[in-house]
Amino acid sequence: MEKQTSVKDVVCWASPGCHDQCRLRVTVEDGRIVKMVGHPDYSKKRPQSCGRRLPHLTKWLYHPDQLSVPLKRAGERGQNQWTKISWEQALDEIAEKLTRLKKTYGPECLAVKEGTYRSDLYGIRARFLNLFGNPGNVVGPGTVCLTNRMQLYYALIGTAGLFQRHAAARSQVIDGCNFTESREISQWAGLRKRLKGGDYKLIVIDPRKTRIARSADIWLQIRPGTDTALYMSWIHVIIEENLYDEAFVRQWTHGFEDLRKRAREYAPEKVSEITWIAPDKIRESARIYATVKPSILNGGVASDQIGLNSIRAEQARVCLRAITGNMAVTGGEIYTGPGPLIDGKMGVRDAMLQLADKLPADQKAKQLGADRYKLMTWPGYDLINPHYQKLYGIPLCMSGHNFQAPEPLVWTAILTGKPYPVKALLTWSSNPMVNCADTQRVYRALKSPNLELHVMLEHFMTPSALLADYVLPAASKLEKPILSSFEDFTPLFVAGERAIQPMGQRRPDYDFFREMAIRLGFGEYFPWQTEEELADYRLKPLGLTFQEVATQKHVLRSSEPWTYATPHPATGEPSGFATPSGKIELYSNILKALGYDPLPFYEEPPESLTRTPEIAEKYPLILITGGRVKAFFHSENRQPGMGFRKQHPDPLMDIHPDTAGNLGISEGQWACIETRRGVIKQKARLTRDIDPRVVNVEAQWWFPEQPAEEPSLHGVWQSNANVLTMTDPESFDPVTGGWPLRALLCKVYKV
Ligand SMILES: Nc1nc2c(c(=O)[nH]1)N[C@H]1C(S)=C(S)[C@@H](COP(=O)(O)OP(=O)(O)OC[C@H]3O[C@@H](n4cnc5c(=O)[nH]c(N)nc54)[C@H](O)[C@@H]3O)O[C@H]1N2
Ligand SMILES: Nc1nc2c(c(=O)[nH]1)N[C@H]1C(S)=C(S)[C@@H](COP(=O)(O)OP(=O)(O)OC[C@H]3O[C@@H](n4cnc5c(=O)[nH]c(N)nc54)[C@H](O)[C@@H]3O)O[C@H]1N2
Ligand SMILES: [Mo]
Repeated sequence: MEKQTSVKDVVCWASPGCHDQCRLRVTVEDGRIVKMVGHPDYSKKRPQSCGRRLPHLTKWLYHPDQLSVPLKRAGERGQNQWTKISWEQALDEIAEKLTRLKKTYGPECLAVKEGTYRSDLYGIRARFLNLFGNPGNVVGPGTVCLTNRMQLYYALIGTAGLFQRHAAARSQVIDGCNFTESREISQWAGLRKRLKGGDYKLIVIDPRKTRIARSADIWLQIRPGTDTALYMSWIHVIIEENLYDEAFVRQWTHGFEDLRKRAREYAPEKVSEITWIAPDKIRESARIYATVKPSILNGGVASDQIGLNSIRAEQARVCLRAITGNMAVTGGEIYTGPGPLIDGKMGVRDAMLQLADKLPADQKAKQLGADRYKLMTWPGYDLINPHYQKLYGIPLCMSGHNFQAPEPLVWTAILTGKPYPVKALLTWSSNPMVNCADTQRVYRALKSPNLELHVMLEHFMTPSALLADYVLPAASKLEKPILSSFEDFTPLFVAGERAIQPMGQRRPDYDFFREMAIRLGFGEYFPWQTEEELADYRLKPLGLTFQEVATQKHVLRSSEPWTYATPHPATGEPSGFATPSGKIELYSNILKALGYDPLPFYEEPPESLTRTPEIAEKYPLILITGGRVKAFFHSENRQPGMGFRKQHPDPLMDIHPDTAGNLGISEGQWACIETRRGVIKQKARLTRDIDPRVVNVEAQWWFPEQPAEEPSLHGVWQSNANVLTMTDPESFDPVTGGWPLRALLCKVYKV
């Protein structure tokens, strides 16, 4: 018999997770993927250099541990005893239980835990929750991962869509971001070319001398958690030395004099003591950023993960971009409205799927954390939304990770019933036992009998799935189509075909929300039987079909970005910014109205040598966690036999040889890392590229090869960085609720 062969244009199988959304072409033979290459129209421009192509892809997709049947817990949570059931039975039982819990405890008794961007379905999840009457008890990494700043942009600039032309830039600052290993890996090739071309300046801010730092003109080896102080000092230098863009500041910013006054407190000499960076280097780097223009100021995830006032680093970055006029030049960072605008029309954005107006107003106040952490919850949303809607004609997105309850509050609500009991949890595309702060606490919550229903949609039996009541097999990226507007942060649509039909009994996450909605009595709001139908609905206003976009275009964008200078379609006047003042708010009216300091400022990390010297006595080293490695996407890809584990078999702790020497630790030896919360072990990698006072441990380790059942839970306690991190509300950022994962205190010793 002849083989059935087809070719499909897909979005990379690791995306949207890795945020790069590379366009790939796969060959399918008799329903099996046999070949994967960069798309011919695309790969030249942005080579997919991360190495996740075949044969890794097939090893992952066809891995024997992939789930393919719905499972219902048979023994205790964590015993790894399951009964195979049908989807119908699972959906019916879950819906019945949800209905009962909702009736007894109210719709707020449900929480949703989700991971970083792994699907394009957040508008659908929001639609489901709003119709259910849930106040927005959605938790995930957004609060500590890049999207907290999106909400800040909405407050300060009125939009979050970034339009960058790297080729036109003359300099770049890369702060706490290591994209040879992690984020936007595809940028590295372009950056290297620009560096080789000369006439391009690179400043890197990182406690570790990464590969990018080695290529930099200036490497600022910063004390972890102090980026805001450095930026405030740059603002100080730039204003004192008149290096700012006077015309742009006058016309398009609000609060410059207040910022000037605030920045006076941050002279380089004083900030040098805080950051460990010499005053001359602070001055020199500030001058380069302000004068070698256009410049891109690229902040990685590090500054989002220091808890207390973490959002202030990004606030200072926004001020820097604005006062240097880099927000007004191609090659800098121009922000655009939502889109794409094609012939004046826009497709259906995430915000248009969310149906926020279906949520009864009195439910909003019940959102976990809304009383204290106000920017990313309803109080912030309700202040920002009118300005956004007025300018752009569509609602602000509350379906993305810019709108979240602080994650640790869900564990509190489960464990204590305060402020009210959370009884049901839906976890999809996330592995909370590994990625959430304070694993002990997460564990207690997931084991608690107070949690009456825990449903997990997964590809693999992770340590978190082992603690669930139902584990439903989710279709992977290649088994479902993608049409993504990136939670509305980009003015684009990105589309990729479904390569193959779901294997076994796996079903796309979309099906779960739709089937639940039908069973809970609001199925009429989910008329699309498949995601292809939903995608067609979203593109119809543009006169396009999903198939056309996925196979012929991949990315839809406006021919011209819609910026502050663009004449508004309704008035013909420059659009300006969707903020209370119509300008970029250096002094934020929104933060002020929410009861926060309107200006950026620096505060010591919650645990630090100077803030908590008594803790430092026992835990003298500064701990940073994260530091992604190319082989892994968060806690994924750890299964032996996938190839990735061969590339990187063990968890590594970076430590300076002098520090290691004093502790009697040698290269490759397992070492204990301990904080006030717990202790783990990782293998020591001795390197002079890290400050002797700092250690970096890799995050998100578990060991699928170790026993599944308790107490091991696939080795989740052995090397997992989050055993070391904390969830004390006093350590959170008061604006967003972000918790600290870096700049903590630890001690290290031989195993
Ligand atoms: N291969 C791979 N790629 C990924 C991911 C993955 O898991 N694997 N995850 C994706 C996701 S969701 C994210 S958020 C991004 C994250 O990508 P990145 O932003 O690059 O995050 P990390 O690699 O954790 O940390 C970057 C750097 O921050 C430095 N650092 C630590 N503390 C501080 C500090 O206080 N100040 C400064 N200035 N630097 C500090 C570390 O030394 C490290 O080199 O990567 C995305 N891409
Ligand atoms: N200590 C410390 N902790 C951290 C970080 C750190 O730097 N240090 N980084 C934080 C950051 S920035 C982030 S973004 C988070 C990441 O945290 P998460 O995004 O939750 O990442 P994972 O732990 O990999 O869990 C994702 C799970 O979803 C499954 N999955 C993948 N795709 C799909 C899908 O399409 N559908 C379904 N249903 N499941 C899917 C995978 O099999 C995997 O088990 O971790 C955070 N935690
Ligand atoms: Mo992230």
